[in-house]
Amino acid sequence: MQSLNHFLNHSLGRVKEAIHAGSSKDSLYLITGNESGDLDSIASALTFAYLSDHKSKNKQDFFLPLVNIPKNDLALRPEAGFVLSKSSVDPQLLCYSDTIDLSVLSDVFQQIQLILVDHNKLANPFSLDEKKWSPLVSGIIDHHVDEHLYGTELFRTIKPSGSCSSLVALHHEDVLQNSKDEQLESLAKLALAPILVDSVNLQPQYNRTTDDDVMAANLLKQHVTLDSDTYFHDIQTAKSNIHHLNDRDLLRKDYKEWETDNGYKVGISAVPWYLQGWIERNNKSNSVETALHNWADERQLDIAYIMTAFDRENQGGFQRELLGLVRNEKLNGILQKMEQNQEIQLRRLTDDIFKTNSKQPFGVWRQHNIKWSRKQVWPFIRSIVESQEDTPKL
Ligand SMILES: [Mn+2]
Repeated sequence: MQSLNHFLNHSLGRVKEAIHAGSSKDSLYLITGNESGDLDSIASALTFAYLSDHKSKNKQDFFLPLVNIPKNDLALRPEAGFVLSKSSVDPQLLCYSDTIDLSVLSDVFQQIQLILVDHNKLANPFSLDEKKWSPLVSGIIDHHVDEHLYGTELFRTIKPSGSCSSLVALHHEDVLQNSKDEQLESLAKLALAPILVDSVNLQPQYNRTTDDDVMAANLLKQHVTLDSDTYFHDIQTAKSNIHHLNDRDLLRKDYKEWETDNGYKVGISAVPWYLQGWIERNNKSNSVETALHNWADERQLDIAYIMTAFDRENQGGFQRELLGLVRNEKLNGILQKMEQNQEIQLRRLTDDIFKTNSKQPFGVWRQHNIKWSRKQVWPFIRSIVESQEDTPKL
């Protein structure tokens, strides 16, 4: 087995050669994670590409993982940098959304199979040309709600799990089970990282661990010598190293955006911090609200949200907060409807934690249902926005 860096270097070389030659008869498997470019997406794409390449018997097949964020934005995800270095992966050898031109790729390669991991609906920049890319989606491995799109002819695994990386590891169970190759240690460190993070170290009380996560973690742990509890804590420490980022970077570092069926644009930023610490850092009580206004302006959102998540070990353990800002008056009732819902369990944070002078509806809550991450909160918000049938935007 070759090393991860060797594999990445080789794939990159093949792409450059093909572009230089102007055309290629090779069959390109382009593997992309979602546009938040989080650790799970990066690890899922790399793991899938590397193990598929190892298994492939056909020399004309080649597998290119894409990290679907601009190259400089990797610095916004310190946990990803940490895990890549632990796995001996050189980030310079990865393809990013701004270091590879997708339209050139599709011109050069006559055969492209697009594999989606950690999402099941085309994201930017692929979604800008749905007509071209939709027919090329031939495989999906994902743990988000199934949007039932595309005629995936190769494989389609969409089911709930803490981490998509678990489903990717299980997809390649045969290699991981039967090989003792020492190169698998780096790969296993990479694939294990998001599983530990997304399942909160496989602790069942957070309800974010499925049997697949446990199975995949056990499969990967066979190949590593490190202590996985220590590894988990080290990744968490790296992940919380974001307090130097400016407000805009904090809002865009783990951001997702959708359009509802009735035409409203909704954005949710996930921030691994707690509001009080963030406000104190800024030394200005309404600074987070201002940042959300500005971000919503920049992205032209009808509603904008921030979800915080943080673990203050001696001060209440793992907690979540939610902020919501309505910018389209047709949606003015949305925040009340969310507040009335019994499942998400929102309780308004008192004025001494957060003061607002927003002219538009604005809410700040503690989210007592900590089991709901963005994966659950987004479908919940969508169902409320789409039930505004009397007030379609379009
Ligand atoms: Mn994921």
